Parts: sequence; C-alpha cells; structure tokens
Amino acid sequence: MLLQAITHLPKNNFAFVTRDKEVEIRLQTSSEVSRVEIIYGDKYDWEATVSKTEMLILGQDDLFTYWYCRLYCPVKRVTYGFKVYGPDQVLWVKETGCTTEPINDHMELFDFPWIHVSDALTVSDWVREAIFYQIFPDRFANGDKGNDPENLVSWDSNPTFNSFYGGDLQGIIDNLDYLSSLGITAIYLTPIFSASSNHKYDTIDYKSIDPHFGDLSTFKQLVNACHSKGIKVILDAVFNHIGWYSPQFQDVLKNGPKSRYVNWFNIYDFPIRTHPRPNYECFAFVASMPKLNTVNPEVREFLLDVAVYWIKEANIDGWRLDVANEVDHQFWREFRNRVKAIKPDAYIVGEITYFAGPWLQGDQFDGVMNYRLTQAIVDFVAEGKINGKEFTYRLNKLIFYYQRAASEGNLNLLGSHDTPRFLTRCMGNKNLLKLAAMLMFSLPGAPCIYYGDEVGMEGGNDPDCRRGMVWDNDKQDRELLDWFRRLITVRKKHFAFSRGDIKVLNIGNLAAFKRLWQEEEYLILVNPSLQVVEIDVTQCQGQYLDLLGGDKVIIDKSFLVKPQKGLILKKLG
Ligand code: ARE
Ligand code: CA
Repeated sequence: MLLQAITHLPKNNFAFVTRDKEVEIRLQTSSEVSRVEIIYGDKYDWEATVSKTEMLILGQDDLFTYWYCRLYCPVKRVTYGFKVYGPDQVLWVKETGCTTEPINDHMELFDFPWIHVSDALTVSDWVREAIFYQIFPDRFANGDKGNDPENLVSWDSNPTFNSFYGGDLQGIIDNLDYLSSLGITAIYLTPIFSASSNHKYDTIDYKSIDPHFGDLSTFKQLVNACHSKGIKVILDAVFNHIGWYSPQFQDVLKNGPKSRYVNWFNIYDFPIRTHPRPNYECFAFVASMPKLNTVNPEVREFLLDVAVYWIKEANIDGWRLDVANEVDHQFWREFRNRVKAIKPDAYIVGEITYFAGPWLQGDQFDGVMNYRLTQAIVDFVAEGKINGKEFTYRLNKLIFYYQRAASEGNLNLLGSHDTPRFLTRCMGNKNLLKLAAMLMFSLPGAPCIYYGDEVGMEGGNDPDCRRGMVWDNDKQDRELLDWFRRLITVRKKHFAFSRGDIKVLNIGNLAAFKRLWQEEEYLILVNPSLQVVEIDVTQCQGQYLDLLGGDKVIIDKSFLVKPQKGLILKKLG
C-alpha cells in the first residue's frame, strides 16, 4: 500500500464543523485502498464511547481516493483514528503515524478538541440558493441621459480601455423586471463609487456614488426596489488600492514625505515616479492604483468604516472583495467581524483566482469567485483541452480541498468582466455554452450570470468582454435566454442542487455526478465532446425524469450520451 499517500490533519479541509455537534472528517489515500473505517470516541470517556463507522468515498482520481464521513458528537468533541484496508495489508492511521498496531486507546490519535459552531464556516441559505447576476454599470443600461459623461461612445460600438457608454443605476432600476422574470435573486455590481475610469476600480471617494451612475438617493432607490423584488445587492470593495486622484494620494503627491497620508502607502523613495515602474507599491504595476497600507490602523479604520457605512446607510447585502488575496488576513478578520456584527447574513465573497482555502476557514470569507471551477469548465467544455476524466479529477480536488460550506458559498461563474465571454471561448458554439451552464447550475455554489451571457453576447478579453448590453429583442438569442430561465427554475425548484451532497462519478469520458438531498437523487451527465459516450451503468441504473426535456429516461444495461449533449435527471421511485 502507498503509505505516503495517506494524508490527514484535524481542522482545515480534512476535519471541520458542519453544524452543532457534527464534524465532517476526510481522509486522502492512494486509489488502491478499498475500505476505510474511522474509530472514534470521547477522550475523557474513551472505553465507554469508542465506536467505529465506515467512511464513504467522496471522489477518486488517478492517484487518490478521497474519503469522508460525518460524525455526530453529543459531547461536542471527538478523538479519532482510521483503519485502512489496502491490497496487501490493513493499517491503523494515527496522528503519530501508520502502524500495524490496532488502536487501543486515544493517546496517539487525532483530536478535534471542541465543536464550536461559532468557529465554523457556515453559509447563509440565501447565498446557497441565490442566482446571481453580475452587472458592469457603465454597460448595462442608460436610464438617465442627464448624468452621461462627456464623449459618450455609441452603445453598440466596440469597447476600448477608455470608452464611456453612459450606463447607470437608473438603468438597472428600469430593468429589474427583466432580472426578476429571469429568476435572478442577487446582483453583484462592479464598483460604483466616485472614480475616474469607466470601471471605477481607481476609487476617489468610497462614500459617494459616482456622478455618472447616480447619487445616494438613486442607489437607495435601487436597493429598495431590489429588496421589494427579493433581490439582494452586493457591491465591490476595492480595498487593496485607491485611485491616483483620491485626496489621500494627491496629498502625498503634493506634500511628499511631509504628507499626513504618507503612511497610508508604501512608497520606496521620493519624489514619486511612475516610470519605468512606479516607485511605490500598487496593484500589479498600475501607477493609477497605489496600494493601501492596510497594516496602518488609520487606514484599516478608514476602510472598515466604509464597509459598515454602506450596510447601514443603504442596506446592502454583502461585499465582493477586489484582489482579496493581496490584502492581509488580519484586515479581513476584522472586516468580517465588523460586517457580520451589523448584518450576520451579509455575503462576503473574495476575488481569488487560485486556491483559497486559507481564507475559507470561517474567520474571513464566506466564499470566493470560483475561477478554478471556471477554468476547469472552460478547458473541458469550451476548449476541449481536457477530457471528461480529467475534468472529473479537477472537480474532485475542488470539492475535497474546500470545506463543504465553502463549496456551497462560492460564487460560480462562466466568465466575468476580467475574462473573455464563455460563448467567445467556444467560438460561438451555443450548445457548448448551454452545457457549461448546466454544470454551473447543478454544482454546489451560487451560480452567477455575467450580464448578457444569457442572450448570447460575445466578447474577448478585457475590454471587449464589456460591450453594451444587447436589449434589442431581435438581436438577443431568445432560445438561449429560455435555456437559462429553465435552468434557473430547475435549480430553484430542487433543493438538491443548492443543499444536497455531491458524489462525482468516474463512469466514462464525460462529466457525471449525483446530487443527493433527503430521499431525492439526481444524476447529471454532460458530454461536450463530438463522440458518443457510453457510460458504466453500475452506479446509476434506474428510472429518471429528464428535468429539462420532460421525458422519462431509463438507464438499464447500457446507456449512451450523445455528442455535445447533457442531461439533468431526477430519479423516480
Ligand atoms: C486593464 C487591462 C490591462 C491594462 C490596463 C491599463 O486589463 O491589460 O494594462 O487596463 O490601464 C481594473 C480594470 C481593468 C484594468 C485594471 C488595471 O477592470 O480593466 O486593466 O484595473 O488598471 C489578476 C488579479 C485580480 C484582478 C485581475 C485584473 O489577481 O485581482 O488580475 N481583478 C480585479 C478586478 C479587475 C480590476 C482590478 C482587480 C484592479 O476584477 O477588474 O481591474 O482593481 C489569471 C491570473 C490572475 C489574474 C487574472 C486576470 O487568472 O491568474 O491573477 O487576476 O488572470 O483576469
Ligand atoms: Ca447615464
């Protein structure tokens, strides 16, 4: 048996609180392990409490098998070890190592000392069940010509880095019925505070709405109108850096080392230069975005006040955190405490394109923009760079590396204002976009539609992915819109998709997984390839209802999934 493949440590993604008195324990072994039992008990009452239970397979890939179980622990603590069945031997896995010695007492085992729900990462029901819609305000709808910037370009022209389209908050208010009828329950707006650029990531004043978008009163109207339709609103917190034209950075430019804001930034030397590269810390090497020194208590207080202000003043429902992984963890811990103190179910979602486990332990974010999943779906569905098997492996890893609540609290997306649009990535092949959407709407995590994807908008990298929203019915792909509407309806109607367990299957060269909720069972099969895929039916025989097509489907001795075809099936009986 490959001993070095056996991996476990309490806390983090291997052992975490799921709810009061319950922990989920996971173990990674080599794929040759056929069975694992967990031996567990209360260390203060070992003899009387020690028991044993079978672990289940969460997923498998070419190298590993990922095991899990949930333990109910009435005394809120648990000490445990594993019995691992390999091809040639049975071993006991303890914190002190792997031995052939059975577990006799608790001394050498793993310990989860106390189950504190207050330490757990938990996900609000509204987030897990939400259907998000991302809006880039300058490009969604122009509802007020009176606030238009000078030098507007025409709505259907191709974006450049500096073009303004005139979209605003009133435009969003005017189109809330559209979002409602689509089934949207939350919107995420990229920055709306005063800033010079069209994207507004270079903040001038965090407490005022950019005049091109409206004012405080328009924003309050927007939030109220959303709330009355059951739509939550989250804003973009750009706290890693501030804008060149902010009063703070302007003061530093003017007064140099004597500026009272000099310690708000990390400036290497004076005078300030921007070429060949800025001589101060900034976002990437972007001179117009000087990085804030969030270790400075004054800066922290300034930003935390902003976070609280918009919840109190306008009743927003959460924050998306820009460049979240480049701001210190301590700042985010304070941020969480302050935000949750006034709105416990506020959604805090970080922008992290890499593995985000350290931010998803319960003390910082509720979820992250799940770009790792986006990438897997792009590679598998849009670009065909990986096959079904490799996609399954990546999905397994994502599920195993994150706590369950993190997977459910992540924001799943097919693209954003920073990436090419999905339809463009699949060279306009609408079938592939439909399959990708099927995955997004049936996996754990809140799906987020990037404005216009639902009507077939295209666009390459930034800034091309930020074209004006297509409102003309004749130019919208109504059939695609209907597909999105149906997927949203299915997701909302069946709780399994937002709350159920997931079991990824390796049953052929396609994406296949089950969602399980109470007595209900769903099977999702997605084949973006140009080949017919025959699946191994042993794990999924039965009668199903096709939730999108409405037909009855029988999976019996053999079953074929057609090329570029997907199914969302509900098991009958
Ligand atoms: C734009 C162009 C640049 C150009 C620059 C010129 O994209 O190519 O050089 O303009 O001024 C905002 C604007 C952008 C603008 C940028 C800088 O929206 O249009 O750039 O400011 O002025 C990484 C970070 C991630 C970050 C992306 C952009 O990890 O945090 O880069 N995303 C946020 C926002 C952006 C925003 C900023 C940060 C800055 O969502 O919209 O940009 O506030 C791979 C990498 C990631 C990388 C990602 C890029 O996945 O692994 O690390 O993300 O690509 O999408
Ligand atoms: Ca306008």
